[in-house]
Amino acid sequence: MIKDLRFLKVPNSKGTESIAIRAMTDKYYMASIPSGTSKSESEAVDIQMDAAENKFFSIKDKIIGMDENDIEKIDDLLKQIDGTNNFRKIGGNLALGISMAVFKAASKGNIWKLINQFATTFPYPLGNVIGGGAHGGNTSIQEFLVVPRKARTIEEAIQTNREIRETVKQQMDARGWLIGENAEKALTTSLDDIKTLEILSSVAKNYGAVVGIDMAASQFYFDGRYSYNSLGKSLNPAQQLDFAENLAKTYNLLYVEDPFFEKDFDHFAQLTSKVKNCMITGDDLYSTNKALIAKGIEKKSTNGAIIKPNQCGTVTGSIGAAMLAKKAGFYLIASHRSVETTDNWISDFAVGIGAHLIKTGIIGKEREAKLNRLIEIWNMMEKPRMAKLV
Ligand code: 2PG
Ligand code: MG
Repeated sequence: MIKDLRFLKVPNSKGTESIAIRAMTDKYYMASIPSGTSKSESEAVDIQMDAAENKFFSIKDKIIGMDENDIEKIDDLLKQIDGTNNFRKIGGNLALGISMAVFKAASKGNIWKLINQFATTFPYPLGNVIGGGAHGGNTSIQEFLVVPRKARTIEEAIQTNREIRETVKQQMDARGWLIGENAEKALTTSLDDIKTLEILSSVAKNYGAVVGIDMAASQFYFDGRYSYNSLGKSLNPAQQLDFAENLAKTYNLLYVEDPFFEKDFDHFAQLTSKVKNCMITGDDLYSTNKALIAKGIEKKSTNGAIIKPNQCGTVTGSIGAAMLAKKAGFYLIASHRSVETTDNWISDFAVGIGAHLIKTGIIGKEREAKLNRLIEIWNMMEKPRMAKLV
């Protein structure tokens, strides 16, 4: 039984505060909630700390006394109290805080086991090496990522990503191309989008790793055109399609996330049909929303879906979204947000849903907490193995 529920504030990677909820059953379980910088229109709405605290006091008595194992009932109650389709009244951040704290309590701290106690495969860490866009940096493309696909264990995979980041850092520094770090501690560079991809692919190759990108294209789409400032060009959607296809083929990209703005299901579908052996993935496109994922399945927009519980607002809703995408044969990518806390539930969640990849960044204490948890879970399993990729 849930005996107590508390609202707390914890520091986050941005230097501000995030919501944390502590549920008491047999002991205390706390969950803290991240937030995004490049958010979509369809994702659950975050509300301010003071407003969330006020809402919390009107909700907590309805949940105290309930059985923590009735997770779906509790998530439904949160939706019913809110009454909107995107948690704009009580806040997606508050809703997920309550939902996740209860889920942690129900699982006694091993969320992955409650989602799937028979899980055996492990997501590859999709490491953000160089960044730009809304996260800070010179490129329009938001994330230049690596997948250490030769790694046979999660430890080896995590270490490979760290080594790649360090090598890229040294090479860029030696040539005067390094600026600093952004919101996710990805490196920032004076290079343009293409030169950035070139340097990352050449380093990745030496480590048996492959490259991916999160274009987060909604962020640089204005009046029907995609503007690449550092490349000095602006593309219409047909040209953006050629550009993305060309990048995927030239650099053998394993992964392309959000290559078009978040409403353009049709151009996504065209890219998916043109590029093989690549995970074309919807993040803002789907916003961890079942109806949007169903639309993408019907239109064959992508073959991959990002699942971010805070875009959805409840744990059971996020699992439902993941299972819908999985049933359609999509690759699953569980993801952190750019503004993170040291909570590590996303790692459990990723293993539980059988994700192929997990975006958690490479360095920084908020990112390392999740990577460390992956190593811990790996060592809890009898015969873990890395997921099968394209
Ligand atoms: C993304 C995420 C995480 P944000 O776009 O995939 O890297 O960024 O949390 O800012 O939406
Ligand atoms: Mg994204």
